[in-house]
Amino acid sequence: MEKGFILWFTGLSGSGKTTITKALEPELKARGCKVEILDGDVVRTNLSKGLGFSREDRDTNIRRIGFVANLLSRNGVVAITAAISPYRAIRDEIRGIEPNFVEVYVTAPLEVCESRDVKGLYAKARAGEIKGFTGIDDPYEEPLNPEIICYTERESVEESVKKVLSKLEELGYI
Ligand code: GGZ
Repeated sequence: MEKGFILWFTGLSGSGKTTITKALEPELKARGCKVEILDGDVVRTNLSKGLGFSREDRDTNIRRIGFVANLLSRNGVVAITAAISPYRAIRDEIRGIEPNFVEVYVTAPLEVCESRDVKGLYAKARAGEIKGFTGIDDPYEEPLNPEIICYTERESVEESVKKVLSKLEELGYI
C-alpha cells in the first residue's frame, strides 16, 4: 500500500489554499498517489454543517477534518486539507495524532488576500456585516515551524506546487 500522510494547508481566506491544493492533486495522482482533498469551505456544507466561526466551532471543525484526514492517511491516502485552521494548538494536536503530517503555510499580506476577495466576504467583514472574520477581527496564529511556506503574492501557483512536491520528495513521502 502507498504511504499515506496528511498535507495540512493553513492560511487566511483568499491566501490561495484551495487553488494550490487543486493544482497539486493531479500532480500527486500522476505519481501514483491516492488523494483526497478536505476543503474547509466544502466540509462546512456537509461534515461540519451548522458550525459557526467561534473559537469552539472552528476547533470542532478542525478536529473533524483532522479525524477524517487521519483515517484516510492511515489507509494509504494523501489527505490534503485546506481550512483556515487559525489556531496553532489544534494544528499541533493533529500533528500529534498523525506524525506523518506536513504543514503548508500559505501566506500573502492581508491587503492582498482582501483585494482578491472572491466572495466579497472581506468587504462584508469590513462593513461589520460579518463579525469575527479571520484577519479582520478574529485571530490567525502563524505556524512556527511549517515544513513548507508558499508566498502567493510573489510565487505562481506552479511554483508553489513545485515547492510542495520537492519538499515531499525530500521527506521521502513521494
Ligand atoms: C473566516 C469565514 C468566515 C469567518 C465565512 N472567518 O475563503 P472562503 O470563505 O471560501 O473560506 C472561508 C471559509 C472558512 O472556513 P474554514 O472551515 O476554512 O475555517 S476554520 O478553519 O477557521 O474553521 C471563508 C468563509 O468560510 N468564512 N465566515 N468569520 N472565514
